[in-house]
Amino acid sequence: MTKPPLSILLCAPRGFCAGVDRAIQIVDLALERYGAPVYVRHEIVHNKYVVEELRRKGAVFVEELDEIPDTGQPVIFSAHGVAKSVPAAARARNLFHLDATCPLVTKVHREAEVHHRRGRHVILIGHAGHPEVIGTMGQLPEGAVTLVETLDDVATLDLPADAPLAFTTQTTLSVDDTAAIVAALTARFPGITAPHKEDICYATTNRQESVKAVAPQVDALLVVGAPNSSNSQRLREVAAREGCERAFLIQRASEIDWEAVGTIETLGLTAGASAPEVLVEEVIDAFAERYDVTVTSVRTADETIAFNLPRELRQPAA
Ligand code: 10G
Ligand code: SF4
Repeated sequence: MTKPPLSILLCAPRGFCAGVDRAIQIVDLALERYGAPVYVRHEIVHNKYVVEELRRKGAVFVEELDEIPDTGQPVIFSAHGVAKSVPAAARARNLFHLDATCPLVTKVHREAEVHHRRGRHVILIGHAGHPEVIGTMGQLPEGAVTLVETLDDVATLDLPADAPLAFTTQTTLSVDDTAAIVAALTARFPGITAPHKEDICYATTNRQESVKAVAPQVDALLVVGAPNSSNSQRLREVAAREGCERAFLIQRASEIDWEAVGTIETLGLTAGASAPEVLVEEVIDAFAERYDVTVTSVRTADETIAFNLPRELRQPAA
C-alpha cells in the first residue's frame, strides 16, 4: 500500500539550549570524576528521558537536600537555580556542591540583588511554584519580591505610588504575554526600572520565533517536551495562538494521539530546550511508518552560544 505524502517542517532552533547542555555535562563529568552516586537536587532539566539516562549512570535525584545522607559525594543544583538558602544549607552540612544553574538565570539573580541593594522593591514576572521563580524570589529576603503572573495581577498590585520599583522576569516566558505585562506595569508605574537586557533568554525567544514562522503553514504541530517544562508549554501556546488548532505537547513518540492529529498533509515539529534530539528523531520515525515523509528545516536564527563549566570541573582531575 502506498503511503500518503507528509511534509514535516522542522523548527530550528529547537531542543537543547546552552544552559541545558552545560547542566547535563556537569552531571556527566561529576559522575566520571567522582563516581556514583552523584546527587542532583530537582530534575537537572525538566525531561524524563534525560533524568532516566543520568539515573542509569548513577545520579540520584532528590527534591530537597535533607533527602541526602551526610556524604563526600557531590550534590548538584539543577539548571533552574536555587534560593540562597539552598547553598547555605549545603555549606552548613559540609556537602560538596556544584551549581548547574544556567548563567542566564544567575544573571537575573544578581540583577534582583542589585535592585534590592539600591532600595527598589522587585516585581518578578513569572509562574508561581516554578523552581526558577522559587530560586529567584529566594535571592532576597521575604517580602522584597512580589510575583505577578497576569495582567490582572498588575491591575491589583497594592504598592505605594512612590515606591522605587524594578522588574525582572522568569527566563522561559511567552515573549508576547510578557510584553503585555511589562506595558501594563510601566503604564501603572512609569518610574519602574527595567532590566538592562531582556530577562527572557535567547533560547526561549528563538524557539518561539521559529514556531511562529512554522505554525501558520501546517495542519498540526507537535512540541516534544515535558508537561512541567515551562518553555515547552509556551511553544505549544505560541503555535495555538498563531492559528494552529492542532498543537500538542508530547514527551515522546508513544504519546502521539493519532486521532487528535487527524488527517494532515503538513506537520510542524519542534522541541523544548530540555528535550533531546533523539526524541525528535523518534517522532519523525513514527510518522515515517504511516506517511511518505519529506523533512524541511525552517531556521529563523543561528545559535552559537556556549557556557563555561564550573571551575571544579574545568581543572584536570587530581
Ligand atoms: O522551561 P523550564 O524552566 O520549565 O525548564 P526546562 O528544564 O524544561 O528547560 C530548560 C530551562 C531551564 C533550565 C530554565 S532557565
Ligand atoms: Fe539558560 Fe535559557 Fe536554557 Fe534556561 S532556557 S537554561 S535561561 S539558556
